Amino acid sequence: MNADDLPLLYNCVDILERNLAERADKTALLSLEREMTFGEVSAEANRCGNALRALGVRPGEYVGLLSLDCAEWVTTFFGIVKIGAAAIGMNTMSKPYDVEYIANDARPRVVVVHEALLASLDAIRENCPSIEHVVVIGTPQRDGDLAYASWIADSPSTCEGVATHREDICSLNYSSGTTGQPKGIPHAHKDYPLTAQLWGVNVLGLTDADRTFAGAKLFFTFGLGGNLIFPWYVGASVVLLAGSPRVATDVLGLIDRFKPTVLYNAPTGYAMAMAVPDFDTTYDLSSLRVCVSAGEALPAPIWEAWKARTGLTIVDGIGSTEIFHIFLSNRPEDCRPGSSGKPFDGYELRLVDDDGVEVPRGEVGNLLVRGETAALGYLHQYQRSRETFLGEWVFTGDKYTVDEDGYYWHAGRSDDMLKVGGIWTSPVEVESALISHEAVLECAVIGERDASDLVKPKAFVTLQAGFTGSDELSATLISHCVDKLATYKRPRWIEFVDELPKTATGKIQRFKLRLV
Ligand code: 3UK
Repeated sequence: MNADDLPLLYNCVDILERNLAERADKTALLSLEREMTFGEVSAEANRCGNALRALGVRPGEYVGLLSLDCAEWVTTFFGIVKIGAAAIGMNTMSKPYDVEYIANDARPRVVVVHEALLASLDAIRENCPSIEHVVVIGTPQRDGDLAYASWIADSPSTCEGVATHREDICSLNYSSGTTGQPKGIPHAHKDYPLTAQLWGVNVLGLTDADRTFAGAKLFFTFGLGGNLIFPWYVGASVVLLAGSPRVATDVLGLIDRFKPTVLYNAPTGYAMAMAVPDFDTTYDLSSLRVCVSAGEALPAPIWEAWKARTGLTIVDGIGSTEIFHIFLSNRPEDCRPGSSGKPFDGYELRLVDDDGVEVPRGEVGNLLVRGETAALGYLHQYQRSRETFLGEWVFTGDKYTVDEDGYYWHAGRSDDMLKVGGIWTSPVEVESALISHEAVLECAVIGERDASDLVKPKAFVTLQAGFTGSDELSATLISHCVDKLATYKRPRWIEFVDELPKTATGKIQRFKLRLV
């Protein structure tokens, strides 16, 4: 499938509404708070669309959506896109200054906000002149703010949609980035069905018999695609969790209760689940048929341990907000633990050196990707757009090697790679060695300058319960690395910490450790 297979005028509300003819009464969405059929979601999305129009929202306009994962996130999202506007899926862990930056970058006139997150919007509203209306999912605190429930109550449940061009923008997501301001990444209506088909159906094999669940949230395109767009594209149901995915017992409890067949999580989600004592006997995970990991490389020891404890395969795939979702992936029936798998139809890959020349197989190169779901640029960021969107190719910032069987191995970010003794050392490789030691829960490796001002690997380590940091344990971990790696790659220092700095989407922020 490619973009030309879609009609020129295409609105991705189709992904919801395609289910109305055959399965309007099927459960579309489950959560602790609400359960809804496709018919009910569609009617409520229509009410939202009409209510947004009544506030003056026009096609092409951005509407802010700052909400925990709940039914209202979904109905608001489809209401926004149906009337031709574009949803800004805002990070629920945003600090007020992030919300302010985004609001002044995308300039939404309307922001729909969950009451649990109202404080971070209220703190900065006065600094955001574009915001005219705030709709609160829950109870408003200020005069003039609208309560979602009564706001939609008087709106009709049928809505005349806008026949958007398939290349009109329907969503904007801000990518956390390791440095600098977040970058707004606009995606078009066409990107939604395309990724659903290219990866959700062709690679993961989703069908209408599935029920998906994700630790990854809807504001993150990993969660949005995996746990809303792809399943609804095929008529499968989704399970939403309003709470934090970091509470592993909540994630496990929801699986036990709602019996999903597919689980998406960041690697840390699997590690945290396995850190819950007797997780595999306390919770019934037997409904799951396959698991997915993305966001950062999944270390082989986590893959192996999860397999041993649950019998389940974790499909690791690399995706990005720029491409919308996964563009290089293992397959449920063909996984090489520790690798990102192989290319699949719809995306082409190249590994090049810093001069853009293809590297020989086995050598580390910069990963470029070409595919029709790529964004065209970053909002208001001319220079950074030019550095990333190189004509048809997108510069991922990732280093990769390909093995003799064609599997791709992540070798860190171009900005995190270390030169040790003049040779590239991947922090990811050192981390994989460390994490295979029973004492290590999580770790991050960065470059630290030694007495000669030369960069050497340093590891920050959080320990599994029952272990305590000591010089002796440091020495044990270093010799463990020496067993696993070329000697020069071993960490020269180990610092035990209580936790590692992470982005809202669970990625370890090595750059913050560099400042320690
Ligand atoms: C890294 C991975 C190794 C890699 C994402 C799936 O993570 C997503 O999007 P972001 O824009 O970050 C993209 C960057 O994250 N990465 C992601 N997945 C992997 N590295 N193995 C992986 N499996 O550096 C990439 O460039 O936050 C992932 C679907 C949608 C997404 N937005």
